[in-house]
Amino acid sequence: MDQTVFLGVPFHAGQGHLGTALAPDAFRETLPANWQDLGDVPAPAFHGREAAIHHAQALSKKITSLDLRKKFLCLVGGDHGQGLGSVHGMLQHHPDLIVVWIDAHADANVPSASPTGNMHGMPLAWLLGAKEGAPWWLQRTLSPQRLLYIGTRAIDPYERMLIEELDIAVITPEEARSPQFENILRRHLRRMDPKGKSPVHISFDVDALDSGIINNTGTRVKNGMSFIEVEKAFEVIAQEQRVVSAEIVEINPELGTAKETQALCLWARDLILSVIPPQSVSLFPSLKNAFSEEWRRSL
Ligand SMILES: [Mn+2]
Repeated sequence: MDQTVFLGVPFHAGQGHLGTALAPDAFRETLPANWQDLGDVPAPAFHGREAAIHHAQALSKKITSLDLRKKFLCLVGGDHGQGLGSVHGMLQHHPDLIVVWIDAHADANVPSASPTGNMHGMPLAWLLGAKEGAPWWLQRTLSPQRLLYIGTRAIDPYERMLIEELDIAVITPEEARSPQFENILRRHLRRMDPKGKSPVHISFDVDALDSGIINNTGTRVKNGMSFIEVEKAFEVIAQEQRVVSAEIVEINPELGTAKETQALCLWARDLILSVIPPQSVSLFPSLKNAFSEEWRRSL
């Protein structure tokens, strides 16, 4: 990759907290000097599910319009509803895209099955081809065999059915904690892409982390991943040398302290840096920051 381009997505209409829209600017304070900042994809001036779908459409259009040859795309949201636009936009560039969705939730409800009605719990249902409530502008769908969940543990009944019927791969937090994690992850990546040629998009929802170690996100869930396990996931995926884009979502600077937000953004920045090809060695030993260290000591 010759260049990393950054796009902010102040997306909040997919859930009830306005604060997620503040995360792109918080992340900007950690932006490496050699990244190109393309600004934000602005949010519409109305609220609710239609606003979220509209924002996702704008994001998809923006990504589609970019020349991404030899460029790595870093997206920072926003709530996870933006995944509808980011994955759809990346599919326009790479129809064979593989998506690794690191998240406490499956984000694959349709409106009638959703316990909350929040759009940020729906993007994958539509990307996988569910018709109910699907936006008219969706042109491409994601093959269920090209989706991998990691750290997912809060799965609603409809989502459970979808995952089973479509045979979607899930690496549970228990598996992420096991000594076999790296092997399990490698095996899934190989199965999804036996020839090792497909580009990879990582969609990281910070609520994949355990509720006991993160305050700055709106839907915290117990029994989640540790910082080290998330770093390990990024490290194994990075070794594939095929990551073309990554997004970090659901950081909410209005929850938790400013210091926690800053530290979380720094850690997230380092995660992104660790997957931009070419990667010959893990960046983490040199990129460790106070946040990671401090939290690790408390675990
Ligand atoms: Mn999510």
